[in-house]
Amino acid sequence: MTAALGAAAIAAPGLLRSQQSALQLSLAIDNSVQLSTLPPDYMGLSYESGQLAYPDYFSAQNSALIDLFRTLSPAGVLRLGGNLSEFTIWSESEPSTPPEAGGLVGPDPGVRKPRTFTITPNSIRNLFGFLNATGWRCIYGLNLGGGTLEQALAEGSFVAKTLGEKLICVQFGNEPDLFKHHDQNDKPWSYEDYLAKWKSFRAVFHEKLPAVSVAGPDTAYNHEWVDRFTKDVPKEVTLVTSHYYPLGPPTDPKMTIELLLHPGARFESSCHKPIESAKAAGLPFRMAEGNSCYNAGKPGVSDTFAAALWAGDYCLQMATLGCVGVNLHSGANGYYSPIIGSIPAGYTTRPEYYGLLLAQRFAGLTLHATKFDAQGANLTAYAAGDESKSKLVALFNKDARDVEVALSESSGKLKNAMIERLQAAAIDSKAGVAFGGAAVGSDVKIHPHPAEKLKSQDGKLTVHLPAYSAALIHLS
Ligand code: BDP
Repeated sequence: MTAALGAAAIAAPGLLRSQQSALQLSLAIDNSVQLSTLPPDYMGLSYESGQLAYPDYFSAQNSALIDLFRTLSPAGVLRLGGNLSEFTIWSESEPSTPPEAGGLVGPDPGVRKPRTFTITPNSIRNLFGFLNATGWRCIYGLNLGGGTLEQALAEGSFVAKTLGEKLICVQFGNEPDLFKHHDQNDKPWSYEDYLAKWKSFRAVFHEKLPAVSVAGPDTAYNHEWVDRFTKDVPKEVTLVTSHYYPLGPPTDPKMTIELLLHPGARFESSCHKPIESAKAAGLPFRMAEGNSCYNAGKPGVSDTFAAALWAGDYCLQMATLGCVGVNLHSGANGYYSPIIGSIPAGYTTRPEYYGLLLAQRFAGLTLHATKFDAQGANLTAYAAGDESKSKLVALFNKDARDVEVALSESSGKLKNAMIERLQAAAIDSKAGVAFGGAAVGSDVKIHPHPAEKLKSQDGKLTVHLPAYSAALIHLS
């Protein structure tokens, strides 16, 4: 894999690496100032609930998929929901003809074509086996937009009983700020329409399933709905959720790698604002769904190495804001799906998976304050450790220039360190991505590469970071 990463990087015009000499920067870590701690289950994936209509997918028998989940995190969160959760129905009885083996669902490209996905007890029993085998837990979405309370309660009861402690919480509805009234000429739902139906579901769950926690509102983009929700029903939820897609729609020519690498206004409204609302209500916030570009992603952007840099950086940036976890939307063979494939075809990873692997290393650690002036270059830096010392530094160079970053730490001299690099031949590479010099092999295990050592000089470490690459530095 690494042989491909050398000098002959070919990228689309406009994304070529600059020939200028490396920019000199410095990063000072102040580990006396501790920011938020990433919970062990910070990392997550999100799938369409419709996938449950093919119960062999999330099952203990799907060992190749289980391995990829476990490699990503030993304790992640699988969130089930998405547009297609509005087309699910619950049936206590199994179909007379079993669903097609290896059937795939999602990610939904936003067409909302009416379809029916039947979820049965077998889907949920298998889901339990899958969660057990991966070590993951689940946020389970129930159909609010198109469903009935009776169905949600029957499904929720079976899910709660079967998943037990593997169930973190349920949610009622996916992206209600985009719901349409199908019986009223596609008139959008108002917040009041939504809250009234949501409260009717919540009240019955309270009464019949008091031990089941509930999260919400799982909105697409409207932070005002999140704000009102956290003020209206703060005691009814244990977790606030929303979604984030920095790009979209994919048909818009402005949705490019360049734009993905520069966070824009959507980050402020979709990430900062809902987190502030949750904090004001004293509730944790999780970005329960999102990815690079809505409507199922954009080829040439979502499936490239740019998505790896974006995703790793996004996860850690959300942690600095105090977010308790992120779920990247995935499934089937979506352009943005970190894991693609099927039972008959086997599974593989898209570049984004490697960005997530890097960010996952921060799970369970506390972020430390940093002083970093990127001098106008497109770079981010994160440091984390425990109470007494920093252990990890992540640097994301999303710029066309190489940089050299001199690291220093407030509590003393830095000793020799070890680096794992996240890199590819070019920013728009779709394959040949490596993290730590090793890719996930065909046996879906990470094969470590001999460690790249970094020698300290006078208590400082200097890291050379090629354009369009990231590095994870293990401080000793
Ligand atoms: C969200 C939906 C999800 C879609 C995704 C997308 O919840 O079902 O697949 O966007 O458009 O709006 O890619």
